[in-house]
Amino acid sequence: MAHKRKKIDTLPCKQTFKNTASDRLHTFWNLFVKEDDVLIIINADPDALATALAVRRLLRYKVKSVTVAHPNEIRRLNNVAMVERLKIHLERLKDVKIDNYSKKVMVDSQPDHLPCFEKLKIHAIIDHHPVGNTGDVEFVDIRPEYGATSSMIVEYLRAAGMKPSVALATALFYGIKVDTHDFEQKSVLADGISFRYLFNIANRDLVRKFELTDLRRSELKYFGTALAELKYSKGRYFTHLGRVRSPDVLVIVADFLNHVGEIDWVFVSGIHGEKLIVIFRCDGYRKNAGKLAERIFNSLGSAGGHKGAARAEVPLKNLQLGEKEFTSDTLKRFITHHI
Ligand SMILES: [Mn+2]
Repeated sequence: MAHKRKKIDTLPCKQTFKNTASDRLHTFWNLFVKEDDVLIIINADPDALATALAVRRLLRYKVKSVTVAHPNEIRRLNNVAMVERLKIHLERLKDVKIDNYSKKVMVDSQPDHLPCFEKLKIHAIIDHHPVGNTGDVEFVDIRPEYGATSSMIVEYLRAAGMKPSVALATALFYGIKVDTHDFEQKSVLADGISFRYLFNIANRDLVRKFELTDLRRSELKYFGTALAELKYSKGRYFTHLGRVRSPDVLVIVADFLNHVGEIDWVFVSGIHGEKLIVIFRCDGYRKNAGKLAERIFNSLGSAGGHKGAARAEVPLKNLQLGEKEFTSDTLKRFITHHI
């Protein structure tokens, strides 16, 4: 284990401090004084939220106050679940008085990522995105090779000898999981080491709840409609859900129907705004959902995707339905005609 720790500690980092977790931590801590009111600025996603919580932990008892602010509305239901279940206190950036904060820390993002970030005077950046223009920021720890900023901040916590609470460990664990797509995307050994460290502390049932959360109670009724309107023909399911509050529910229903083993193709449609939206699912083996979607709908609206999954959006006026209502049968005829 000893030599593995050393490996993380010598990863490249463009700073004046020495590249050990302990040096980074102390250089970071040295930025702050007891009287500081600190604002942590994030673009709220799981990795950013988790890192912000960890920075708040690092600064507890070291400064007067720590506030976390984000400019974006949190809409993804997984992220809403994380914020609500971990009771994460957040402010909207537009509602905070920037001048009330003596120090500003940006995590999992950089000043040139958003126009509203550019005019802020930032004192520290901890991030894993490609290195942008960091200007005169005093403390910069950017490690683009890392899969998640959460992995980096775990090294700070460990260097500080601070064992994360279950809530903090759960947030960090989820942050790494999301940003590395369960380690199917870019990551380094150090991400794995932080992840393994959190594994013993995080509540993984809670993480599963975050991951599963993609529906509102009010949307469950669409499953009823989907099953009531379901048409089956030659290994294909067709269903039209009528008007939907958000197109996301069409995707969820399509993915659900794709659980059925004997089914080769799933087509789910609904109306959102003035558009018909059609979701395509198949196994992508000698089939191409993207190409099929384009063939059927490109002349009427926009369509595309890849082998296993595709989507089409067609302005209702282009369908020339006249008085007729669009139904699962209409969808079935439309698609069967072209397949
Ligand atoms: Mn990230």
